[in-house]
Amino acid sequence: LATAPVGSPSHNVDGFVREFLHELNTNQGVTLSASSLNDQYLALASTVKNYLMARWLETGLKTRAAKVKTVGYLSAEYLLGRQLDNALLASDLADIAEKGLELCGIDLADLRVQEVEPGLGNGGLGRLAACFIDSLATMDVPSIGYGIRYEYGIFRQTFVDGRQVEQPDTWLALGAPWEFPHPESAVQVHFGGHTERYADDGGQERTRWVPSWNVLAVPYNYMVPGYLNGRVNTLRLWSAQATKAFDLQIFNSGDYAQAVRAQTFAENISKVLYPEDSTPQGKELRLQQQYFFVAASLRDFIDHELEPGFDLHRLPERITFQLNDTHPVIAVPELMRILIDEHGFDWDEAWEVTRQCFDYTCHTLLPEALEVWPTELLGRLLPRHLEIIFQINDQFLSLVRQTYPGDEMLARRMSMISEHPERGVRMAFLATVAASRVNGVAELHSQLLRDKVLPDFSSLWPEKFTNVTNGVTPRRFVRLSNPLLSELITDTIGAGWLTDLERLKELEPYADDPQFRERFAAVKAANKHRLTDLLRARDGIDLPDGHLLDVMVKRLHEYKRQSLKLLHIVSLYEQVISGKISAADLTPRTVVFGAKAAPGYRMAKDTIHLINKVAAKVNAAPELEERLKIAFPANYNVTLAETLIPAADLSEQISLAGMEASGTGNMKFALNGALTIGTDDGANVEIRRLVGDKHFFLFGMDEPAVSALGAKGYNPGSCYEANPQLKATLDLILSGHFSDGDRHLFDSVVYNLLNQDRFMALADFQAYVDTQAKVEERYADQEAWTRSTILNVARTGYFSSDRSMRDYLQRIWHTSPML
Ligand code: DL6
Repeated sequence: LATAPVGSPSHNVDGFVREFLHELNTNQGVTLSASSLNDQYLALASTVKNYLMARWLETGLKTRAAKVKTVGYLSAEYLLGRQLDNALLASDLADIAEKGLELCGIDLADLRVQEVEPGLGNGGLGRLAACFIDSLATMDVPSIGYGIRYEYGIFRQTFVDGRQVEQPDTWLALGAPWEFPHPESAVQVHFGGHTERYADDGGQERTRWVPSWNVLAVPYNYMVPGYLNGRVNTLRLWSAQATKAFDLQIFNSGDYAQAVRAQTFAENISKVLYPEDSTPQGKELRLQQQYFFVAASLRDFIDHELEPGFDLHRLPERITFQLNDTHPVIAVPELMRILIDEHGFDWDEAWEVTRQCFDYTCHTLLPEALEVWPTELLGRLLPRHLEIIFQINDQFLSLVRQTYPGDEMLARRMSMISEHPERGVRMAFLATVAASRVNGVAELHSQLLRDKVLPDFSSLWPEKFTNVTNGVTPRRFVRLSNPLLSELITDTIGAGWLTDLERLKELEPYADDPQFRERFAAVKAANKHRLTDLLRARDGIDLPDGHLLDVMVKRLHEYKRQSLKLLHIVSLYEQVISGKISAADLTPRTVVFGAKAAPGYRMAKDTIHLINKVAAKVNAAPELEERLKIAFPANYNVTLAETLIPAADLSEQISLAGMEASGTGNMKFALNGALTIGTDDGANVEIRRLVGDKHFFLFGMDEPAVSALGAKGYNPGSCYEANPQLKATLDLILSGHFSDGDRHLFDSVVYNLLNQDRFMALADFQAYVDTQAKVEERYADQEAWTRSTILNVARTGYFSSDRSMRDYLQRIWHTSPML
């Protein structure tokens, strides 16, 4: 009796109302008539948790009892999105809650919008982690997500005079109903100090770390409910707190201000998410964050998830840690340290266990995104770990020298220690050496990872490298974000597709059915209206009716080439105002941008400014007769994506080939019936292969062509000179037309394109413009367009994150669901 969880509230409207009112009274301390919307939202969240609670507790009991292997997903980011709807869906409560709330005089829609999404990630990498934990739970795989509970998530973007201004993300301000803090289970994480040699009781020489300061890592648990399957996994996010010893000592000495400073210093570790995407932020605090969460997670798993006395030689039977990029790689020397220094393992034994416990996913191709930590910093913050890394490197280089005798250049190339510009540890190399498997996130990316990023390692260990193409959860990105499409799909092919997304193939024959096409087009039209309503209320933006909705939403980065999209718009505009074409020649089109720039990324911020300036001019131009519009709602996030993506006609995936590791937005758009205009990059390659060339607008250089042009020497100025329309487009920006006559406001963006153009936007300009003309041609034939969009939906079931998880289970984790 003591170990069995109590039952759930009754799964009917009466039971729900009773539970809801109880939560309102006991948790919020208010009566229904006196409650605010926030009270009601918090009480609703508690109610839903109560329904999931028994399953959560049972999942823990069942998993522990089964003593099976757990997947430990180590990720510095989880971009979760709002929790309420997902929890209602997973517990099959949505209808009951809606009716129950109605009886209380409350509209569920009003409560939904109370939730501030936890933006604990920057973009693709963090959102992928959130999709993966959803799929693991839905597929009944025992897993724990480990990460950081940032007090401030990704900044809230505002625009002031068209420039990005960052505001703090106070997501915790009105309460955090989805989390369960467990301060009593806090673990200590140590930093600093030095190492020393000593003789153990048996007289054997050993090393120990004598740290100089520590912080407490407090776990906050979140439910990760599987879809209607009874499993509720856990996401455990760590929050930093000062240890008692740390501040008491100072407090007792009477220096209260210093004690508070000490507390602030400790708590800073989980204070804020680094708002970087694809570029490492070489900050000490960032390394502290990384070590903080992996040290706490390893300690937690070993001490709390395993039964007491568990023989750690058998650790790989019980855990497989997935390193989500290099951010958690310091876990490798940490596990070595635990095994050797705390559990008396010898080096080889410890290495054998460690090797088997880790796998590594790389998410980038940009050399500057590969983390390198200065040895000076590592040695100061984590001296024992640096020693262990040096030793791992020595052993590894001996293997290299044995395997390739005499090739000292190779040994230097493969060393985990780089010597320039300063001595540093290449974390991707450490991850690759330590991991059992290394994977890229789309086929092309995995191939480039082998051939270009880690070629020496893939020659040494070809079997270590594999691919798992990313995926997205259909629960959030189809069922919740596109209820009308979901209804139409279920009506057409029956239920069950939401956990078996390849079944969308059954829609294929309906692409030729005019009635189905009509219903499908009606869904798109309704989704556009929903977006129109949202943007009007949220941003005061009016979307015109009947336009092709052309959407580019993703982080602002030069390699993603928002500037190329902008050149296309300016080119159309320039042709109309200079009388080369008439407005009537334009296909009515609204381009929607959504993009945050890292606060320190000057070029990205200037590009945002330019987009807004162009938008102001274009949107006000009478010459265009309302046939070309730009909408740039600020603060693009998961919540906005959920309304925006289902409304889109055209998905812009236009990165320079060989730069985007995968992309996941591209998958969400295709699954929601948008056609893609895209380069042969990342997962676009696989999307195009699956949907078919006729239903995907491919343009631009492929990766070999990009490499060849780079090798030959790329001169963007010659593209400008050779292409009169491109010249007119750039000249118009340079003339000050969009900047109130200021000819230099956008010099940074334009001269960068003209003189450097690292991502070859000018080289792909003409191909892009020509392909946009093909898009317009297809769009003019609405029947053909809709047919293509249906085929995109029918043929992209492969991109479910459930499939990605199956691939990880088979190719990497070698474990299976607990059915
Ligand atoms: O794998 C998830 C996501 C990919 O879809 C994007 O293509 C890629 O840019 C992104 N990578 C990062 C890089 N972070 N680091 N390092 O966010 O990962």
